[in-house]
Parts: sequence; structure tokens; C-alpha cells
Amino acid sequence: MTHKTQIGIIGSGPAGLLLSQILYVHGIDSIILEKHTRSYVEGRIRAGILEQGTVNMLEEAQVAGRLKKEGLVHTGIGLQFNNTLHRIDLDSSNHGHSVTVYGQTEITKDLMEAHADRARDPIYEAADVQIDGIDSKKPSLSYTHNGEKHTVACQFVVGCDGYHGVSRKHFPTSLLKVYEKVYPFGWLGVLADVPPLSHELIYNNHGEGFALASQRSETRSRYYMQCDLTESVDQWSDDRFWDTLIHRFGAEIGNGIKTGPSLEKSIAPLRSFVAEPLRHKSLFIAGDAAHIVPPTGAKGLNLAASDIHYLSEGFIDYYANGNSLGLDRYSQRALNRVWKAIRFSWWFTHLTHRFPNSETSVLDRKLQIAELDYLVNSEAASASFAENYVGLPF
Ligand code: RFL
Ligand code: PHB
Repeated sequence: MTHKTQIGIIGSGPAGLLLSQILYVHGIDSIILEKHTRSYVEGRIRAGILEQGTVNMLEEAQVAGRLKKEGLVHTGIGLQFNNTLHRIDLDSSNHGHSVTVYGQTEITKDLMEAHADRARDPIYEAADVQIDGIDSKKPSLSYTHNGEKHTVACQFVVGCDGYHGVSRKHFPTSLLKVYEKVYPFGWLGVLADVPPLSHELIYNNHGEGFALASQRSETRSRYYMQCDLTESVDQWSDDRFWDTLIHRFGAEIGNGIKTGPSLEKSIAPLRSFVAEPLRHKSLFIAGDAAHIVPPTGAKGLNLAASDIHYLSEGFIDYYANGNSLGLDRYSQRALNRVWKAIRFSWWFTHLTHRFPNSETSVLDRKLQIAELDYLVNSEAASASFAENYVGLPF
């Protein structure tokens, strides 16, 4: 069976869903192919912190109703080191700067509902997605669904298919440059229905490893701890997790942690990764398909949103005015912002984690503490941190 659309999108993560919804608001048709089921995609516990620019995008996409009611606005974060808790004001200049706590699961749900309301559900369980004809102005996607072969004829293809997707592989190796750094540790995350440790997030540099107290609501907490990459989730019973977490936050602060059964527990590896350029002929890539940051700076989902901002602007101008300049400039504009977030996430990861087996680890630790001390005591350094954490403009 052959379907027709303007933009064929691979992947129904935040990047694909947001792109499709914004295009719809501007009268442009698209079809999303997703290899997993709806409930699998909805259930992935990932990001939780939204920059204002991301919130604005969700408003533009007309899906911010619940976010405006349920999202928790934060104007500061806690930074703990040497057992002392400090606060960085995200809005010291009183410009209304903040971030919003609202889970990726909720954004996905809101976007999926908007798609269902306009009878344009992504095609879930689309197997063996292939891209053809990107050298031409008539590319197409093919896939198998319920054993039947389908084709989507379109004008452009956008790969929003994450780090392990197929779209990046369609760039010629002579064109695509890949930059990658893998960190020697992972993040062990736990979600639990217990009230958060504090009303703001706390990033904690502890000599035995990083820890982060985050949240999803006033009754649901999200905690992360740096862990060894050789460890598996089965080695982390709930009791071991809570004991280690409380130990890392120290007696005074850690004793405020409310414990309870974990709803989800997972280990994620940490990497910095950029593929460039983000366009080859009729094919574009966006979000995790093009770049990955370690989660320390809370930037991954927000970068997916800023990519979609630049790309949707390009499509809107192209279809409204026949002007392809925005599409031509997409890669360079998006990458310019991506590299700054890559830098910030890399820097904040280095400042807060224990790097195992480092020959100069004692010196490294002294340098971390000196820099953290500078960061929380210098107005200039705190303002620079805040500027990056709330998100550079786009
Ligand atoms: P996704 O979400 O990976 O979605 C890609 C989709 O493509 C589908 N797919 C395919 N479909 C069809 N055919 C194929 N061949 C396909 N291959 C793949 C997949 O099934 C999937 O549905 O990418 P997208 O849309 O670019 O979104 C990126 C974000 O999900 C990611 O950057 C964030 O979750 C990163 N992240 C965080 N970002 C933040 O901005 N703030 C945070 O606080 C934050 N915390 C986190 C995070 C990521 C984490 N992990 C687990 C990596 C915390 C963690 C622990
Ligand atoms: C989260 O709540 O999932 C979260 C918060 C802050 C981060 C990363 C993840 O830096």
C-alpha cells in the first residue's frame, strides 16, 4: 500500500512527535513511523527538566495545557560538595529565568494524544523501516506492518530515530563526521512514589561518586547515582540503592530522603556524541539521532526541541513562501547551539563525577572542589552557570 505525505518522519520520541505536531499547526502534513508500540514509547522514563525554550515550543505546538497546570517551575538548584549544600539562583538578574519539572513521559503522552485527536497516530510497530531516493526530490520510506509492505511517498525525510536509529547510516561516510567520548561510568536511576528530598534539585559531588536528587511531582522522586558500568540493575536492591544514596548525601541532608519501593530502576551509559552535518540532500536528522549529551546538564530533550525549532522554521518558510534558506541553514544553526550544550554537559559532568583510575585523582579532586567553591561564591561564575542551565536562547 502507498501513502502520501509532505514530510516522512522516523521515530516517535519527543523530536519526531514535536516536529509533526508543529508542522500540523502550520498546515504541513507528515507521517511518523515508529518501530515500538505506543505504550513502550510512553513508558520510557527519561528526562525531567525543561528549558523555557522547550516550554515555548510545546505552547506553539498547542500541547502545553497540562504542562502549565502540573509543571513545577524552579528558579534555583542545589549544589552539594564537601558535605555542604549551596544554592545557585537561576534568576539572579530577575529576568524571570527558570526551568520546569515535567517528565518526558508526560510530554510524550500529551503529544501522542494530540496526534490521536487529529487522527494522525504515528504508525506504531513499523518494522524494517528503509529510506530510498534521498538523492532525488521524491524520497520514500518503506516498512512492514502486520506482515504487509507499505511505502510512504514524501518530499523530505526527517530521522528522529535516536542514537541507534537507521537514518544517520544513510549519510555518505565521506560526508558525515562523528565526534564521540564515552565516560567511564553510568547513571543508576530510580523512580519512587515518595516526596522529593527538597523542593529544588540537588546535584551532589561526593568523593565516592555523583548523586542527584530530582523529582517528577510533589509526591514522586527521581534519584540518580553514578555507578560502575560493569554493574547490572540486579546488583542494586532497593535497600542497597537507598543506603548508598543516603550515605552520599551525608547524615545531615541524606536523612531527609524518604525511601520506598522503586517503580523503575535502570542504568544508562554516559556519552558525548555529535554527528555533522545534520542534512544530506532530502534527509535531515534531529535530536538523539544527531547528538547525545551526558544527562548531567539536563540538555538532551531540550536540544531535540531546539533542533525542531530550527527545522520546523525551515519547513514552514519553504511551504509558505517557497524559500529554502531556512532548510539550507538548519544544520549550521542547530549545531552551533548543540556544541555549546555539549560543552556545558561535558564540563558539568567533569565537575561533579568521580573519574576512576585517574593517576592524578587527588589533584583532580582538589581542582573540582576549588572550581565548585568558585562557582557558588562568584556572581559571575554562578550567572554563567545559570545562563547555560536555563538554556541558551534560540
Ligand atoms: P528518542 O527519545 O530516543 O526517540 C527515538 C525514537 O525512534 C524510534 N526508532 C525507530 N523507529 C522506527 N524505525 C527505526 N529503525 C527506529 N529506530 C529508533 C525509537 O523507538 C524511539 O521511539 O530520541 P529523541 O526524540 O531525539 O529524544 C531525545 C530524548 O529522549 C533524550 O535526549 C533525553 O531523554 C535525554 N535526557 C534528558 N534530557 C533533558 O533534556 N533533560 C533531562 O533531564 C534528561 N534526563 C535523559 C535524562 C536521558 C536519560 N537516558 C536514559 C539516556 C535522563 C536519562 C537517564
Ligand atoms: C531527571 O529528573 O530525570 C533529571 C534531572 C536533572 C538532570 C538529569 C535528569 O540533570
